[in-house]
Amino acid sequence: MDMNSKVDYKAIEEVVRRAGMMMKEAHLSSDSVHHKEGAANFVTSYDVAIQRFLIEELQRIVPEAAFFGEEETEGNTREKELDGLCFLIDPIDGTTNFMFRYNYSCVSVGLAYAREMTAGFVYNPYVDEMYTAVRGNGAYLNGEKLRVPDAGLADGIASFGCARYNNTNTDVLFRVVQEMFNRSLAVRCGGSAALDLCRVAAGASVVYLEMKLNPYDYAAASVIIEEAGGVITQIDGSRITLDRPCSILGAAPKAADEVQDMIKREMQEQ
Ligand code: LIP
Repeated sequence: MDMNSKVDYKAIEEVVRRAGMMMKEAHLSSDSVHHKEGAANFVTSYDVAIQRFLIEELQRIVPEAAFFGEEETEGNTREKELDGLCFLIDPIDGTTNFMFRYNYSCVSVGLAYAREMTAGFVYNPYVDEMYTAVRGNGAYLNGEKLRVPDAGLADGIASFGCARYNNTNTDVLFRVVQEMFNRSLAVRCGGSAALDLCRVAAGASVVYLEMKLNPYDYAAASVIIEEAGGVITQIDGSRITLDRPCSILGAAPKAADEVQDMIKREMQEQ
């Protein structure tokens, strides 16, 4: 199917930007924050409202599409409808940041066809940064083309993510972070996987690592990083999954090899 003729990507980008404004203009109060399963796992009424808005508006643009969103709302078919056109949506990636007005969160919308990612949109409204990519057409930040330099750890910033409710291989993660600290110029932990992966696509960091994430956290950014010339795999180098959670290693090719070796060694030693 020729997606490029079929899908109005500019209209999708506009809807993602409007959703970002809903996040930026939010008036949070304690009764709009709720707990989800696991330690320090939160959802706000804005996560739900923005997901509802995205599903309603994107359904107009791509009527035949299904939706795999983070929050429980009508129209969310989760991982069950990935064979055709499916949007993978994280209405607020970096919810904990959002709750504390950390101003480092985004709207993340990926479009898949037949279980393959074809387009990605990630918008940080706090700094008006719109990352976009359509398979085969390159990746852009506010219209500027992105190119990942083939950098290694010693050439830049290394970043990682972790969450108390996703306690998978945390010991290995922090040993690898220690090694990245010793071998890179600096280490960062931003709190939004989608934004941290887009920073790799923009060459602002050379690697992003997290031991367990859900498909809606990384789907959109995965197209952006690959179209910018970076790589994104699981920590063992295997393909990322769209129908279940997996580990994520997004990086410049050289840094990806370095960090994969470090993880392999740490996994063997544990
Ligand atoms: C968050 C990710 C972050 C990760 C958290 C969480 P959410 O997504 O962006 O990198 O460490 O576990 O998954 O829950 O804010 O959409």
